[in-house]
Amino acid sequence: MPVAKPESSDSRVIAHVDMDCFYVQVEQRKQPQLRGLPTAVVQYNEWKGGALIAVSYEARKFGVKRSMRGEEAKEVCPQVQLVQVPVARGKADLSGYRNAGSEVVSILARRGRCERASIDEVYLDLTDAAEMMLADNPPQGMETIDEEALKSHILGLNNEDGNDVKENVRKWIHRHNADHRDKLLACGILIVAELRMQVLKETEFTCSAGIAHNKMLAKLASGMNKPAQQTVVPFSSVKGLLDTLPIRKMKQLGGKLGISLQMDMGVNTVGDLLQFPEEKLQERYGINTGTWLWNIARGISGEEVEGRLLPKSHGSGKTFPGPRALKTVPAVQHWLNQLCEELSERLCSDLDQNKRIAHTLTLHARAYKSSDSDSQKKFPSKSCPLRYGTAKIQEDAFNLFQAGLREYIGFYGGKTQGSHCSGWGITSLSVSASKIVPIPSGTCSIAKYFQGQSTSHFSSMQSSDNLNTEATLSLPSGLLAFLIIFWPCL
Ligand code: DCP
Repeated sequence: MPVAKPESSDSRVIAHVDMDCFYVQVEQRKQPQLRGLPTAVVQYNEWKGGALIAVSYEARKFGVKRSMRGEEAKEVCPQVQLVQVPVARGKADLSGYRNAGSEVVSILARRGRCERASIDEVYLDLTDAAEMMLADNPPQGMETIDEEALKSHILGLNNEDGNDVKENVRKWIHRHNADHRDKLLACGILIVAELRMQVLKETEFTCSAGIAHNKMLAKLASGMNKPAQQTVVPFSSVKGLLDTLPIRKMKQLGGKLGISLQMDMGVNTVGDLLQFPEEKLQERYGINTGTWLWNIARGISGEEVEGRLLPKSHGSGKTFPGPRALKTVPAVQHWLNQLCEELSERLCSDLDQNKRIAHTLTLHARAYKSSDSDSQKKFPSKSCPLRYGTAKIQEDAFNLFQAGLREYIGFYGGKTQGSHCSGWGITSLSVSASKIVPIPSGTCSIAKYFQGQSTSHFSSMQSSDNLNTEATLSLPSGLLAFLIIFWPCL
């Protein structure tokens, strides 16, 4: 049986906010003389001027694309300004971009539940704020509507009657006979326009937004009109939007599932899914995926906006393409040490600033074997309990790598050690810290927390008697400062 549509989902007001060419904007704020010029941010390497990772809208007009190298960008747009990503420990240092993202999040979170979805994307649940506006000062009765709100794109709004587009938007917002859902979206339009203007005022960054009744539709809408614009999906326009939407454009359908839907079921647009009963989709793709597909065809998504302003995990990685592949254990260890140092620093500042502690360390790698028919085999990801302290993270990550390598190559002999080529190469390495939880508030429970966690987090802490001295020897400065502050109470 089809899953019933959640009663309340139509009357939620959800926004997806996405920064415009984010890294470029961060660099332009640092160097205001670049504003308005075709600009791109380049990840440094010597080959053909490095890879472009963010491109300004001015540069896009000349045909500059993210897939290009710096030299190619110069060919299509000789005046393009190429700015290098800051580098630390021989790799890209993204901390400036992360911090800039946090500035934006702290502004957006002022009006409702806020979920930081990536370095430059946020979901907002504005239902309560919209209901409140509707009760206290409904847009239908407002004499003037903010200019930014009037620039909104409302899907399905007929703009062919000769009226100016802004006038049509004003009429849509002012409709007294609109149903409750549309009235809530009208409030959402005003709230999001105001938030975006506030972001611009306080951070100098522009962003674009989608406003709809659920996360899926809001995300689809936010990318439709960029930069610095907002797009609204009224309930009545959902079917029209999905009918023609290529299936691979849906989040989660860009990969194997999307290919199977196209090849095996002849589904090219999300609307094409409507022809299949839920049971048929479940038979083919399993109960959960089948139901999910049936729902998305109808624009239904009950996914909640999680109240999360901080990242779920921290990671540090680097790729080593082509001739730069790492071919010896010492070379891998050198880079792992750099990555672990960065990870450790971020864990310490998370602990200092947010009082959060991570529990799991994971190592991922991509590798190849130069003489093996089984070249499809993937390097296995490995995890272990996370111990704080740079040296410990380095040691654990290296052990995880060695365990992964043993499994990957099937043996671990003298050939894999030393400095000569051993028939394998590592093309990407990353370490991440996950299962991050807040330390319970209150100094006494923090004391209990550290004692309770002593075996996994601090291998050197055997008992509360030796905590002080051992911690002094092995803990990073941030954590040490934290312990010193609370120590009198322990
Ligand atoms: N980024 C990256 N490598 C990629 C893709 C993105 O380092 N392959 C970084 C640079 C981007 C930032 O993440 O500025 C956000 O990525 P988006 O995909 O949101 O793209 P932009 O914000 O650059 O542009 P848009 O305005 O199209 O969203």
